[in-house]
Amino acid sequence: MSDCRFRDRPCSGRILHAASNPRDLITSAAVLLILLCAAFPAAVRAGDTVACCVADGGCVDATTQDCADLGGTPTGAPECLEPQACCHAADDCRNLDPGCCELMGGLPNEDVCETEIQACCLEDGNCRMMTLRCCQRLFGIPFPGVCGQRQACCRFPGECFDLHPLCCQDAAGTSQGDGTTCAVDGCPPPPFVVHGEGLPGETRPCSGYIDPRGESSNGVDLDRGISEITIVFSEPVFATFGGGGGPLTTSNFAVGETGGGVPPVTASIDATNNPEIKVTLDRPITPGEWTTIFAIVQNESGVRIENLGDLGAVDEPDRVDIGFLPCDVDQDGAVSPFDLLRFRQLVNEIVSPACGQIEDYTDMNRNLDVDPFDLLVFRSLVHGVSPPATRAWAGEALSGPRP
Ligand SMILES: [Ca+2]
Ligand SMILES: [Ca+2]
Ligand SMILES: [Ca+2]
Repeated sequence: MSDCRFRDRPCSGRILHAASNPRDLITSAAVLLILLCAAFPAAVRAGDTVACCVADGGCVDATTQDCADLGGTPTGAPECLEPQACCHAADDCRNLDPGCCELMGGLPNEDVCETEIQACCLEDGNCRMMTLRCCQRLFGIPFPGVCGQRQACCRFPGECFDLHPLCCQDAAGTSQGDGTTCAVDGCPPPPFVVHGEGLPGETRPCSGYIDPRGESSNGVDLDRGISEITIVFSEPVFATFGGGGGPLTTSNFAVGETGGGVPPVTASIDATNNPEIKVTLDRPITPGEWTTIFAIVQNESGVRIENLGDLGAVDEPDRVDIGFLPCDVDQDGAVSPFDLLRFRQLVNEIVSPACGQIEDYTDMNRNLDVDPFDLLVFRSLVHGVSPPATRAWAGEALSGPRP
């Protein structure tokens, strides 16, 4: 009987590392083995044995034939080895023969199973409670605590997965709360820039506005122009980085410029009246170019604003385009005699501005008042009289269409 042995038990008919239903094994496989041992003792010699994995990962030393009769699978090793921790994505850690562990799709770990378990987010997005070493062995991300119930997890760009909260966190998503599912609750809509009329209290200046007022106080320096933009969002917005949801910083507002020059940068923001955010640039925007302020923000649910790219001369959800061309009162991107005509129409209130207020188009010297001096300044700018003009703007045009 000594040749017919289990790894750490006498040949008693019980399989090492008990199977899920020991009774079945006793009445079938193990009993068969006992009979074989009794009937053919000479056939079972140490040199002939193989490590044989049977149901539920147990290991038994047996001949190839016995192993086949048991419905087992040889590991390839001549005999069962000392049990090691076997880490398995769909199972908890169990101490098994390393070969049997691999046959079961597990990863053997030269250790024994620890008793302390914690949450582990596996590569397939499942959260399982397991030991730290098994989590690491399975390339999971360990988290202190417990996995919790799956719930809707929203991740940029608008993706929804039903995940355990810790796995959602690992996926840089935001859990939507207990009991939520993607099928029923989905993700809240993303925030967006409210492109209104460009009036005080709204996104101002409006996207697409071309500032036609003066560019200089002394005829030399480009020290005048828009350097503050108020962006109103559909709901309060927050930072997207550092885990998301924190207070906004200048990094949440990027600036671009047409023409290939160096654009101004965001110098400060004022989120006191969030969702109305005041963005201050380090200098006035560049004459002759379009400047775009991009918002990279998310709402309270962690859903990011959509970046649809440049869709042309339309109001995109995440940005504001502002042009700067002194004297382009009629907003066509070039300075022509029609601009003086539009100047007079606006001053005389024959036409209304497309957005914003009349002074946005006629207060040429930016003194917050529309008076006869503005017409003088308009003419000076057209003809290049310095100061205040830095050049003659007649015939000038923006470097390209609205981005
Ligand atoms: Ca655009
Ligand atoms: Ca024009
Ligand atoms: Ca004025």
